[in-house]
Amino acid sequence: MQIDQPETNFSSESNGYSEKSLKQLAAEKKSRKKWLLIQPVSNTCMMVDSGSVSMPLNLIMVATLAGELFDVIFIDERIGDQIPEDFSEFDVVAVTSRTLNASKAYAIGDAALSQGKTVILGGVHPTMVHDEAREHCTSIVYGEIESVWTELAVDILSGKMKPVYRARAFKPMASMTHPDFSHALKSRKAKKYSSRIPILATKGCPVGCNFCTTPTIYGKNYRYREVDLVLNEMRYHQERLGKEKIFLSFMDDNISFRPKYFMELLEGMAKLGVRWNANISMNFLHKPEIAELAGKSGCDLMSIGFESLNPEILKTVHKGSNKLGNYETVVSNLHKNGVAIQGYFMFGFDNDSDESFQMTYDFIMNNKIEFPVFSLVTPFPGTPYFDEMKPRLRHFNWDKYDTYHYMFEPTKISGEKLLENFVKLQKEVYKKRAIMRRMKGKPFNWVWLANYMMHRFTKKLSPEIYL
Ligand code: B12
Ligand code: SF4
Repeated sequence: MQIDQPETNFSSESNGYSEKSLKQLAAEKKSRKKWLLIQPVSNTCMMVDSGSVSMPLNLIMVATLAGELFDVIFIDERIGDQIPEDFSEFDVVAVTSRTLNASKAYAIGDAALSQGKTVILGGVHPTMVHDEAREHCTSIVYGEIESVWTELAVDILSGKMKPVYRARAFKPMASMTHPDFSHALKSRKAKKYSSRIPILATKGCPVGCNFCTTPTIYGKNYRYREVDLVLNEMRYHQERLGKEKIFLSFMDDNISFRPKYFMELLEGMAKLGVRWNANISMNFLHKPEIAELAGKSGCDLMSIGFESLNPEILKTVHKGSNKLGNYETVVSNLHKNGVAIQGYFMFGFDNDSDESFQMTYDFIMNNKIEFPVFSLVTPFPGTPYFDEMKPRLRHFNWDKYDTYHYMFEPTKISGEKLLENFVKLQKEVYKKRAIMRRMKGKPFNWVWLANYMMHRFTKKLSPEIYL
């Protein structure tokens, strides 16, 4: 396979090929090339890839597009699918990677390259550090595959690859193909996937937190699919599964960023009878009508990045959407409407002190947050926060970039004290008594089970495992 030089950083949108002519080109090439798509498992010892994992919508989107022109085999190592050592039956090996599984993705890339295969790396990590990732593949896809697909497909068919495929402009979401889940569901191990169906309504998030990769990749861009398209996809799943009450999980960065759109979507969903959960930022959740509509539309859990109870920290990370004065209102609005809260809290910032832990404990217990999740602040490569913290980072071992490892010594508290407090807080919040206090009167469902599992997990925690 020949690599074109010099490198083109931006792909022209369609290369003059329509979807139809692309299919014609594929037909002319007669032999259908065979792709192996891989979702690698990470090396982390934390709970990130264990238990039931969600179907990987990122790789499913790759499979959906590639499957129209090529033969596709889909492997998800997280559910126990085996990655072959011999790639001889494949022409293209395409791997998705985040930072925490980058070393795995690179090892697969190296092995496939050494067997003469075309290797494509995509996902957040290769996008953010493409110079590093390029050492392990033929080509990188920068950001979403949809916006560079035509050019990539033509180059694969003609055997001339570029090192980086990067779109000049992102495609409107309306033109994006529905995901074809059959690739993922073919595995005999597919039972290990969570029953929640991943779905996407919007892309991007203009809030601009300095630790997040989304603003770097997608800028201030916020796109959404027409409400009808999203509802149609839900109806399709209801028909496919033969029932109205299906469980959906939005993969959006920030589904509520445009209130008007979000409310229209929720009104439509309320008529469908589905259940759903999503990541959400707090920008307008303090308004009671939103929480009411969320409850009516079948939301059973909202994942909210509270991040910190310290206003200085919220300011330094540029999380303008989080107004401390709104925290309690947001929680009580959601609770009044039967929506449980998965609350994310981060520690290890320069402004963290012993007090941060106590304030977080009090907030969680007083407001009965059902499913608190704690992480250590992790400057991900390519973000402004990474550039700022780079001289102080303890290591660049990507396996430990899972938000559960100690990354740098904060200024107001020693690393030792940070980890001691971090462990103590988790143990306290997941003590049986604390669970009963937080969960009293809540419907007996999987959130109880999650608490039980966290109780067992946190009992075993010690500061050393975060090193
Ligand atoms: C929803 C979500 C989750 C969900 C579902 C995860 C899942 N199984 O997919 C949950 C809550 C479980 C989760 C967990 C975690 N997440 Co998360 N998550 C997201 C979020 C908001 C959206 C991901 C998504 O599915 N988007 C929709 C799909 C369709 O888009 P996409 O992933 O960008 O994929 C497109 C392109 O990247 C490209 N592409 C992707 N792969 C490939 C492969 C090839 C070959 C090609 C050509 C193209 C290609 O095309 C795709 C289709 O358009 C992202 C933010 C983001 N925008 O990436 C964070 C994000 C991925 N998560 C992040 C983190 C840190 C985590 C956790 C470690 C958190 C934790 N402590 O538990 C875990 C790790 C889980 C894991 N094993 O990877 C970070 C990762 C940072 C990094 N540099 O690696 C992100 C980027 C957020 C951030 N802080 O910036 N997450
Ligand atoms: S609100 Fe969430 S998705 Fe948006 S920039 Fe901040 S961390 Fe990223």
